[in-house]
Amino acid sequence: PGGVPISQLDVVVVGAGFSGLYMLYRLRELGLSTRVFEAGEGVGGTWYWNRYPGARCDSPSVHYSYSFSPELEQEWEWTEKYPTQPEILRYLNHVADRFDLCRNIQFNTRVVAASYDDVMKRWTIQTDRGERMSARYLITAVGCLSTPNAPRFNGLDSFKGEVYHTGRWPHEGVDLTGKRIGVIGTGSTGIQAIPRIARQAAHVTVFQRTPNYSIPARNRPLEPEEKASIKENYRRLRQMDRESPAGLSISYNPQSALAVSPEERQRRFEEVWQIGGTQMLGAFSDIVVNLEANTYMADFVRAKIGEMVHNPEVAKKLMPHDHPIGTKRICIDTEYYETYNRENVSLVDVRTSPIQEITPKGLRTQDAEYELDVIVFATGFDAMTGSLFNLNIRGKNGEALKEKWATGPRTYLGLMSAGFPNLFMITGPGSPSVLSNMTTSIEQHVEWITDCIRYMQEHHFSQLEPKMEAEDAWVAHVNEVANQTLYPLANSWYLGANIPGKVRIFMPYVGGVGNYRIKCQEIADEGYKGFTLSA
Ligand code: NA7
Repeated sequence: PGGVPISQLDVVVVGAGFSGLYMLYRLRELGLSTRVFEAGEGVGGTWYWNRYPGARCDSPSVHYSYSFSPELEQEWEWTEKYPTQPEILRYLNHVADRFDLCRNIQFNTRVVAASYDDVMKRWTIQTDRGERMSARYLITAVGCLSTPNAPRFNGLDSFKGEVYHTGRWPHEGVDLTGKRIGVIGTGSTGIQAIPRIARQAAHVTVFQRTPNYSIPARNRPLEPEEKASIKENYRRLRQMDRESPAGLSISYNPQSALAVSPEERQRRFEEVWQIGGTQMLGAFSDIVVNLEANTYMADFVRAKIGEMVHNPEVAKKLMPHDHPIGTKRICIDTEYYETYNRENVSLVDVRTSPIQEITPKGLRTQDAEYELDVIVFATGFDAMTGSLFNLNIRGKNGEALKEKWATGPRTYLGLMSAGFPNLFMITGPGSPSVLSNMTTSIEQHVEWITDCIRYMQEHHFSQLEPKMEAEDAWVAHVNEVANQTLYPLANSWYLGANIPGKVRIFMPYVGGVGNYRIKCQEIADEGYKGFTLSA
């Protein structure tokens, strides 16, 4: 503190996942001196840390990838419909090598503080290695799901076995073969990991607090003809993704679920169930906005669970009733429900019999003690704001982002926040981000930020900041749109409801990726309407 910043840069980017890598690529084109700080020892972000068994993307590979380089699109071969974590990580390493990105990335380094100097109009950034940088722009590319939520159960430190969080899975040395495993959590992660762990373990005990709706992925290898056709049509496919509501050009049925006969409704549900995966919510137009339509689909999925799980008691415990389908991020699985038919898998409902403590030998609920060799926390993340707060960002007059957002995140377009000039957030709260195919949203943000910085350079502006009234209007709009849907009815991480004590407010923008893109572009075209630009 008080020392002279050691490096003068144009831009500091935090994170070298999908967002940070592409941001770096674009900033280099602008000729700006950039350093990316990355906590991991390699690129990949989410796909660097989440190496748990079964980790896989729930968007199809040919959509969940960069569109900015047609050459990259043509040379890269995706092998499966839904890519595994190792395949995505290989892809991101390929991208980093192909565009020679690593020379501007400092690995094994965490940003621990950033503060804005209103006189110099520059950010000072500190790292956990004691370095200090000065940069005109600070760009966060920290992801929305990257700070693990690890509940501090009583007695956790006394456990004699191994403990892993899925979001911090060790890169090597984990062998679950023949062990008694306890898995806590049945979100997307638990649902992916449990079937894979069950194949290795002596026994798996799943500790479920809230059941989720999961749809069969129906993952499969991509056939050569299919790959060739995608490569031929990539431009059109990407354009459709950009204009679509979810950044993913799946087919949406424009009909209401209430406008058709019960037989037709059932036929349509069966049809999308057979297609599997992300297609499910496109079955009808009103699944996430009309409770009656939603209940029809929820009933359909509950009936499917009843068919797949042989033990009726277990099936009943697996059927979600607490939230409308789709209002928590829908899970996509491979043999999740069928896994409960295995002899070596048991399900414990920790809603009716809560976890009381971890013991040296295992885990004790209100009713029983379970002896375990390994405990796996599949307990999710402090979503959207957790990683931003960990950066200890202070804006004008020393105001902490965490204080400003004490009653919920406040942004303009999910990209910037008043009082924090020249700070851009890729996929920040208030943008569609987690409600979309992430790569489509990431590219749109990176390109908007690049255009904005180019505009500032060309017009000799040194500072950009949203106006408070523009931000207030955006926050109100984000809330208004969310309240027209069923999303606020679920205790989801979209609302911060998974973190004890976190303020409960709906964070992502539900208005659709295509509409949002148009709004962002209009604002840029009108000379960055709603922002204050100063020389
Ligand atoms: P999620 O979806 O937040 O799921 C976390 C799970 O862990 C969920 O079942 C939670 O139950 C459970 N959980 C969390 N804390 C506890 C405690 N204290 N006791 C018992 N159970 C607990 O995280 P995921 O990693 O699965 O997925 C996150 C996103 O990553 C996903 O949506 C995709 O977009 C990719 P709860 O529901 O809170 O009762």
